[in-house]
Amino acid sequence: PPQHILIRTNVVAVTPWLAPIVWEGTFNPLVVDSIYKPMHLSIATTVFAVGKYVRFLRDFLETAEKHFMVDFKVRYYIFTDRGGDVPAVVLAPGRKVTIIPVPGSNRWQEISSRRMEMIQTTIENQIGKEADYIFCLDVDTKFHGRWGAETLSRLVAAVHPGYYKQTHEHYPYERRPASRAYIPAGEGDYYYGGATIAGYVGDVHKLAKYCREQLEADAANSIEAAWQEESHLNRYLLYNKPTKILSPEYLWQDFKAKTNEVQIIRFSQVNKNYAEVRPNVKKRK
Ligand code: UD2
Repeated sequence: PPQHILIRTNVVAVTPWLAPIVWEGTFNPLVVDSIYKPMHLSIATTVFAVGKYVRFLRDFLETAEKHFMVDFKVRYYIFTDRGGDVPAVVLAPGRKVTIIPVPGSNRWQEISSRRMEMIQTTIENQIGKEADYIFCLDVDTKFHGRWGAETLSRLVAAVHPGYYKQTHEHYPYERRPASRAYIPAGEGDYYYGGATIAGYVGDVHKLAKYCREQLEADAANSIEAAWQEESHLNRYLLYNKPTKILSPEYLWQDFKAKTNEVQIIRFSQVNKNYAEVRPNVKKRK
């Protein structure tokens, strides 16, 4: 059959606002590369490794070098309080690491939430001058397959692997009107994972600044959203629709069995012992 009717039939690859949802089989990597590689784009990638999370950096960086934006100019911005423990990983030409010192904390909720503030200010001070696109990724992860230019767009988010088969009444949105992350019943498109945010540097800056302000407003009212910055991110994206969505191929979790729709796992959260790596404990979602 001709190319325009050769489509995948067990997934929906477009949102109700006509943004692509990227699944294996919906794009041709050779065509995508031939469009984006000649542009000589600079790609910023932020990753936080605070406290014991520095232990995840080696696998993250080594697997990123194999699979993540291969042949692109990539700069990893590593935010850490343990600069001395950042492993020396061999990087391909045109790729480098910049270490950004940040304070430690004894609450994981604060570490994960403060990422928004630090992404905002680092874009203002440095990344804004150095990059075209930015990816903000969790560190307790590994790449297992191609993550390339098919993920580039103005504002990009990934569907959380735990909720992609569910409808919005089951999403763990913040449901208390007192929080700035509040989403009323009956609303919602997807549940997006906090582990992946991407897009043009200016658009991600706007998102990070918004989430930071909302997090601070909640803190001033002594309320913490159900999933911290992820809850504020979900609210932002409900009213500021992403221009491209990454399927759960781009955000999996090692403890989940592979499903039929997911033909390739590209990026996955490793199994971790929360009680051991976090400064304070809480059960996994
Ligand atoms: C989920 C989200 C995560 C975030 C969090 C907020 C996914 C797959 N993960 O993961 O993005 O929204 O919920 O509740 O969507 N970190 C440190 N040191 C610490 C703790 C955290 O550096 O002591 C950083 C690190 O980059 C880590 C990230 O913060 O990858 C997120 O923290 P997490 O992985 O502990 O959160 P988790 O697994 O509950």
